[in-house]
Formats: sequence, C-alpha cells, structure tokens
Amino acid sequence: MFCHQCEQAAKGIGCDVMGVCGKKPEVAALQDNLLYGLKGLAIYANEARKLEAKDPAIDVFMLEGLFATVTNVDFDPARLEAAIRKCFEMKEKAKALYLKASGGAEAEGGFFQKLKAFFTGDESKPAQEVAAPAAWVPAADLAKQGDQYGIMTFHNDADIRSAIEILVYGLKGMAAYADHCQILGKHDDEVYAFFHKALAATADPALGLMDYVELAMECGKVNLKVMGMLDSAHIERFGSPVPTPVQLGTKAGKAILVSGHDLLMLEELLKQTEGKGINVYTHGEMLPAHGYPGLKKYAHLVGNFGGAWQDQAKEFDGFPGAIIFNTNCIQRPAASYTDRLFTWGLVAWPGIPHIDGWDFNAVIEKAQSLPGFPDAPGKEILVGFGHDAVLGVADKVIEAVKGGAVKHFFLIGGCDGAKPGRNYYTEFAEKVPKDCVILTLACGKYRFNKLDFGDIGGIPRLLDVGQCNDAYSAIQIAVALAGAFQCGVNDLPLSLILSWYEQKAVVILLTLLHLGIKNIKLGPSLPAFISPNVLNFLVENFKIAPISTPDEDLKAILG
Ligand code: FSO
Ligand code: SF4
Repeated sequence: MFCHQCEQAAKGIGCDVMGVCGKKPEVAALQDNLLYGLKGLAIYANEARKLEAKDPAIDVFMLEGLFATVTNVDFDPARLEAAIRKCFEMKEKAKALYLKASGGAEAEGGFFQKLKAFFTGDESKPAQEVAAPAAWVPAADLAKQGDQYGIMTFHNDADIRSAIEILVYGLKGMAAYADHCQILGKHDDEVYAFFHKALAATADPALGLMDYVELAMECGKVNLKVMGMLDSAHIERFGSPVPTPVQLGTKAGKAILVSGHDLLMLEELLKQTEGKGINVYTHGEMLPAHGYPGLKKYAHLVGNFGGAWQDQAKEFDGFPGAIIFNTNCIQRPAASYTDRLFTWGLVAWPGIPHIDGWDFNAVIEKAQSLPGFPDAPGKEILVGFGHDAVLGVADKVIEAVKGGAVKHFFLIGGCDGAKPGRNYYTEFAEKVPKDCVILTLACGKYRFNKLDFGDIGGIPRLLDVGQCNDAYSAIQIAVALAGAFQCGVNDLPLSLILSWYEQKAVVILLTLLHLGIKNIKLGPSLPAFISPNVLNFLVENFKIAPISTPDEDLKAILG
C-alpha cells in the first residue's frame, strides 16, 4: 500500500505498511480499486452527459464511492468489495447510456477517439481498451487487483501526479458534502457533471500540469456551490443557527452519543428517542447541531461530550450509553466500547453493527440496556454563529471595527488531529490580543473552545461558525464585511490560520484559493502529496505559508 492523502501520512511521506489511521493494506488496495473503477465510471458518465444522457443513480453512486475512500470513513473490506461490484454495475449502465445516446458508435471527438489519436501505435486496438479505467472489470481477488492501481500510477511526472492528487482529494472532500446534500434531497446537475468531467480527466493522458491545476481551481469553485447548497438545505430544514449555550455536563438518564456531520440522521434519531428517557449528546463535528432551531427544540438533545475525533478511543470508555458515527472520523474502536458502538451511512468498521436506513431501534435498545448518566451539570459553551446570526449584528461589528474596539479578526479553523504540533492552535488563540475576534469552525476548535475569551462590547470574542462545511458561512461573513468596508476580502483586517487533516480540508482550501484568498497560514505540516514545484506555485500565486510559532505569526500579521 501507499497512501499519503491525509496529514497523518507516516513520517510525513506516506503510509506503506499500515495506515496510521488504522487502514490495513487490504483496505487501502480495495479503496484504490474502487477509485480506479470510479474513474472508468466517470469516463462513460462524462461522455454520456455530453450527449445529454444521465442517470441519477450513477450521480449519487459517484458521491458515495468517493466518500467511502475519504480518511477515517470505511475500514470494512466487505462493504468496500460490495461498493466495487456496484461500481462495475454502474459503469456498465453508464456505458449503455453512452452507446445508446451516441447511436451505438463512438461520438465524434469523444474521449475514446482522443485516446486513439494519442496512442498512435495501435490503431487496431479498440479505443475502449486503451481508455484503461473504462475497460476495468473487477477481478476475483479485488484487493490484489487494487494493488496495481495505487496513487503512484496516477502519472509518471511527480508534479503532474501531485496536481492530479490535489484534484482527486478535492473531489473526495466535495463528495462528502454533496452526499450530505443529496441525503437532504438537494441535487445539482452542474455539480454531478463536474465530478464526472474531473475524475475522467485524471485518466486522460493528453492532459498536462496546468490542465489539472485549472481543474483543481474549478473544483474549489464547484465546492463553494456545494457548501452553499448544504447551508441552504440545513437552514430550510432546521432554521438558521442562533447563538445557543451548550452543556458540557450530563443529565440523568440513558444516553446516546452521535458523532459525525449528518444533521438529518441526528434529527431522525431525536424523533425516534423522544419520550423514551434517552438523552442525546453530540460529539465532535455534531456540536453545531445545538444552534439549529429545528434540532434544539428537542429537549432531550442535552449537551456535548468529549473533544475532537482523535480523542475518541480514550473518551468513549467514559460514555455509559450507545455511540453512533454517521460520518468520519472513526478510529479503531477500543475494546472497552465496541459492544455499544454503531455506524451509519458510509462509515464502517469491520465487526461493528451498521445501521442501514433510518431505523435506529437497535441503537435505542442498546442505550436502554446501559446505565446512562447521573445529573452532573458542567460548563456551558456558545455555538450558533452562522452567517445569519453574525450578519444580524453586522452594524455592531462594523461600528466596533470603525471605532477601533475590534482591531482584527482571526479565522482559526479546520481539522484537529493526533500529531504533535497542534498545540500551536491553542497557544495562538490564547495569544490573540484582547481587541481581536476569533471565528472558528470544524473540529480544530476543540483545541480552544472551552477557554473563556470574554467579549468586546457584547460581541463574543470567540464565534463558533459551525462545521467544516460552514466554511461557507465564514466566507459569506467575510464577503459581507468586505462589502461594508468597500474593500476586497484580502484587504480586510482578517487572517486565516488553518489546520488540515483530511480531504474535506483540501477541498475547502481549493475553494479559498478559487476565491483568490491570499496569505493563508497552513499547518500543522504541509501535505505530503504537494510536490516542491506545485508548492512553489501555491506560494507564488497565493502566498500560502506554513505556520511557524504563534508569537512569530502574530507579530507578522499584526505588525
Ligand atoms: Fe474534523 Fe474529521 Fe469536519 Fe474532517 S471530524 S477532520 S475536515 O472529518 O470533516 O472537521
Ligand atoms: Fe495514512 Fe492518512 Fe492514508 Fe490513513 S488516510 S493510510 S493515515 S495517509
């Protein structure tokens, strides 16, 4: 195996014996095989779409297939094998669509003709055979087959391979958000078309470095649309988040802990647990759920438990109820809680019961068989500062900036992780001067969201904007402030101090680059999949810089 798609890549190079995340070589090979099959599916789906032939089942499967290969999602070989076989079915469906739409023959100027022209050596060879992923057929041993499709086979040129990887990881991250959208009933043809076009392009030997760089930027653009769709889907269903205190203590009663990002799954669980004496707690990226009127109305959504994802193995032992993951980040479960752990959606761990569909009875029964919590009230933290809440007090904020009460805004956000060096973010937040406001989002906030930051004239100094996908909200806030001050976002007194871990962070970064946002500080380390030349390109064009020390960075930013 060789994988370096996340920040945990072993030795900063890549995992080649076993994933630091717990991904075994067999699972890595199956994911590589699935990704290869998805490229084949994308080639046909893209060609079919050009002829106005499409199928919603193909569009949704593309999202699910990509999402299953994101870090800390699917560790279950059996589920991955089933996905690979379904991928083949979908590819055959897309091929049939394409052939039907093209009248049974290759369309003029189509992908296969281009390939034929490229490989001038063997004109007799059917073009479909040359477009290797399009000709992919699952073998009897799917893991062994996947071994030939590792990321090093993406391209021989290190820079082109790096650009292709950035695009592929961007697509994976965006697939996660688009999957949440489709679960909420939101679909967008332009988004689906881009997935097919971009993934097909990764198998096109006629393309060069700048083609992939442009596609990566376009991925950032499309992702802005996807995050916007998810934002409106959440608001339509649950109302706009409002500032809400969240209990970190416990309430007497049986308990269920929900981890992940899927708010619709949480709502369904809240409905099914109502009146049953079960209290529901959020974990990790579910924390922002407390701010949504349509979710906070459930009195048995009682609080938040634990820290960010990387602490789960030591914290879940102390949760005396059932635990369910609805998206990443799951880690190898410790023996002390495997008997009360469940997965849902695309998350899976071998041997852990998976809930297919929307019936959470098994989870409820498990919670009822466990002791639950006593009453032990704790500290409260504030969440719910989405774009509507913040822009609702925009006048106050603008006045505070103009009057000099607020000097600077820092967006300290992104993913948390297990590697050392992430204390930087805690220290940075602590050292931010008292006349500055901190916006935060995603699971990296657990490094400092339980500290007291106080307020500036009634404006809390720490504003929790939400989940990682709520980067959309932060962008809306920045754009509105830029409008009010009649300047560009880069001219605002705003600095972005980001932490990354997995592929959703990659696609958010692409969105920020697409928007032309410069001077981002990125840590705790730079991605192993960025080649030195591609890094130079990013530094020259976007002035991205790795984090150094909180003191040095603060000094450089605030002068
Ligand atoms: Fe974190 Fe995990 Fe939300 Fe990620 S819980 S690391 S970027 O999945 O998606 O922020
Ligand atoms: Fe290693 Fe990250 Fe890949 Fe897991 S996802 S194998 S930790 S690089």
